[in-house]
Amino acid sequence: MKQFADDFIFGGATAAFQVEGAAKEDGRGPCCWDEYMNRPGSCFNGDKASDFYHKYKDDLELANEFGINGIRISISWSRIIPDGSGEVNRKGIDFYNRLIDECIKNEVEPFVTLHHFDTPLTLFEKGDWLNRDIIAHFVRFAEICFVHFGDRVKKWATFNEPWSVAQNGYIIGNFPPSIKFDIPKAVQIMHNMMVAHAKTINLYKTMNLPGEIGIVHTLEGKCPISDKAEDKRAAYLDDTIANTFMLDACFKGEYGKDTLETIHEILKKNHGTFTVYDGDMDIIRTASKDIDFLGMNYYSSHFLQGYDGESKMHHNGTGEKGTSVFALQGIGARVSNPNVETTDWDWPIYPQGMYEMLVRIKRDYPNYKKIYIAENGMGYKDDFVDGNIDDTPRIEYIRKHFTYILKAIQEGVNVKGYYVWSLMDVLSWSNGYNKRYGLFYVDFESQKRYPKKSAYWFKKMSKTKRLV
Ligand code: BGP
Repeated sequence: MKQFADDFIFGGATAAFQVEGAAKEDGRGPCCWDEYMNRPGSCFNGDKASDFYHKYKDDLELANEFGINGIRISISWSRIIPDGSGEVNRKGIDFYNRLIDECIKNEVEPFVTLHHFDTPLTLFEKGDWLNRDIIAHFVRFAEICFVHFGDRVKKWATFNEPWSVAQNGYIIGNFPPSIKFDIPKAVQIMHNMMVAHAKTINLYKTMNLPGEIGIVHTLEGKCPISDKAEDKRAAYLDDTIANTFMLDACFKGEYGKDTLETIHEILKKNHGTFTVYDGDMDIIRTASKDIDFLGMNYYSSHFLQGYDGESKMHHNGTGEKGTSVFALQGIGARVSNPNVETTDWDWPIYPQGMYEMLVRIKRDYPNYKKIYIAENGMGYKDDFVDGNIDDTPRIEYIRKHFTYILKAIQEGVNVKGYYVWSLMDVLSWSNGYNKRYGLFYVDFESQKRYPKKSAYWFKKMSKTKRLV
């Protein structure tokens, strides 16, 4: 099968901090990333990014011209409420009003995420998602967004990738607050974010707005590197903490028995625990009945080997192939599979993992209503030659993933759209500006945009709704 349904969305994804720039303009307060990236020794920051704050009209016109009929944007919390919990910044509201109107004018439907990693600095410094006070501040921020934009925004996501917030900030240490190997904190963060997510869903459902609301998870396949029991166990452990834990919360409304036992096993080996507070599970249960969609980000799967040692890690943030190290106490080690190629940043290219995950959602969470592929794409060091960018490897990457999406659709998985990461080149959180993902090349000096070969290819597909 090569044909997509007529209403299938061919979208492009962005996130406020990675594209907007204008970090100090119109009353925006700092988020955790402003402080983190402006520390001495940091090689890049988001002060200008892709200058979307000023160039959004051009970007949306381009999107329209290239048949892109959906855009993921996120709302910068600290643009709306500069310190996260205090006064509302009118100029922030005005910006997103203009942006949303411009999306609609260009027939590029906005899909809006409320939190894409950019916690306001003031709240971050008070403990980030470990301080439960943040939950109420987040729900207030969400309500303000629903009140101001909820008449026109029909797709809302509470969070983008809580797993990345927990894993990168508290286990890998390449996101603020750069803590390493603190698995108990990472689990607590995920749980607290699940409560905030659920409260936000429950609130939205009382407001009678004309849209739908869900969450965006990054779902990575976890495959044992061999048939050995310890490798299978490692894959299961990594899968439970990275995928099942929060999928259970969002779609079952509880942490399944096996899930919880496995999490406690991991926590025990890491000398910690996590706390579920009174009432949390009721809130989570209610939301699980009402959640409208799952946004699934899929880039890669991991190959796991049993591992008994202490945690060790090297994050390949420069694109020097083969330099990654990832082994976690109580879980396992991610190893390379010689039969699976990787990107320069050591991300295995494994499109069948996306299919397996889609089929699993349908099987294990039969109450899911629909899925949007909210991010998928390939980080690549594009060559710019006289205004032309031949990114054939990216086209091949995306095409392979589309093949598997179609296969899943054919088998009854309800996938309603695809948002390529990213619409234009953006700032990569821990890799800077040379890891490019966009359909449109950005010259970060002049902020000029150039369609890549992939943009022309994507256009053909979105126009015909057919995989080419
Ligand atoms: C996802 C994030 C995006 C984006 C993407 C690519 O996890 O939601 O914001 O950055 O990954 O990741 P990276 O930039 O690290 O290559």
